[in-house]
Amino acid sequence: ASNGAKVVSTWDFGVPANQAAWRVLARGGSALDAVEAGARWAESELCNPTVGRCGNPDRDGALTLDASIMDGDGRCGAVAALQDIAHPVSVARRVMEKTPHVMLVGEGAQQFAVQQGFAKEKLLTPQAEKAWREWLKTAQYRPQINAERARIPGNKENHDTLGMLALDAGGKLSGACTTSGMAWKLHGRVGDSPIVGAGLYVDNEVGAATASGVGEEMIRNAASFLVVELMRQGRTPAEACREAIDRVVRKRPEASKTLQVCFLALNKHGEVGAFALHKGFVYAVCDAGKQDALLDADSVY
Ligand code: SD4
Repeated sequence: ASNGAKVVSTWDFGVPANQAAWRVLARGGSALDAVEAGARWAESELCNPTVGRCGNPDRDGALTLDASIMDGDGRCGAVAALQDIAHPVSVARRVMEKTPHVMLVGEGAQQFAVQQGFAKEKLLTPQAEKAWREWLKTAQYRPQINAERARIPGNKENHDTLGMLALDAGGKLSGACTTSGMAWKLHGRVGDSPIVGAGLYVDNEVGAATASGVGEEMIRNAASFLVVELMRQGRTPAEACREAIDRVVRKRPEASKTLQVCFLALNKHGEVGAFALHKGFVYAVCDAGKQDALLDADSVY
């Protein structure tokens, strides 16, 4: 049932996240159910300072979560700055399915989640609180170019959003993106991940794209939409990601030397591509042939 199905996602933890999604695809499940399952895995199982319950807080010590989900027919839902709810991607899906809206933020998003039966719980871990107290000593917001945070113990990097794209056996695409955003951000800051077209975009006619890195750059460039539109014009996924990265560089040549931006794309034929500003971006690919591939993306720097 899974022939032709594929799931791809950002960073090395994308491997187990893909496998969680694959369990859905392998039994003939939909791409939408698959990406929700993969993102839920990252939100709960993964102890990572940039996703879900183990995320680092903002500068005031509040853990605020952003997530989006989208299918290839243009149905989409998102939550931003959601607090004390463990599965923002599932709340995003409820926004898509149960409301006439696309995005809920802050207290309203939390209220909606509780009404939908999601439990309210304190999510900030002791480790994240300790990291925040440590950060307060200098209180400088300076995102570093990350790579490979999971492999470097004590590394305080924070580009580890899960962006996931799936193609199911029926040839339909979906995507999801989930994050606690940039560590030590201003309270109320929203990144690209919950913004349709910035951190995620999906169109069954063409393909899907997602992003990780400093979200302001993706928002500025409507980046995931741009990647999909470039594929529509005939670029391969890799070419489209590369051209979108070039756009980021052209817009802010100086800033792009110090920021990480990464794109990952999957077209409707199952072809995959990625490109990053700086080296170190890895992405995971899973299909019937191989469920644990981890690949290095090319980069400008
Ligand atoms: C954000 N893009 O909130 C996210 C952060 C990120 O890997 O990707 N971290 O800007």
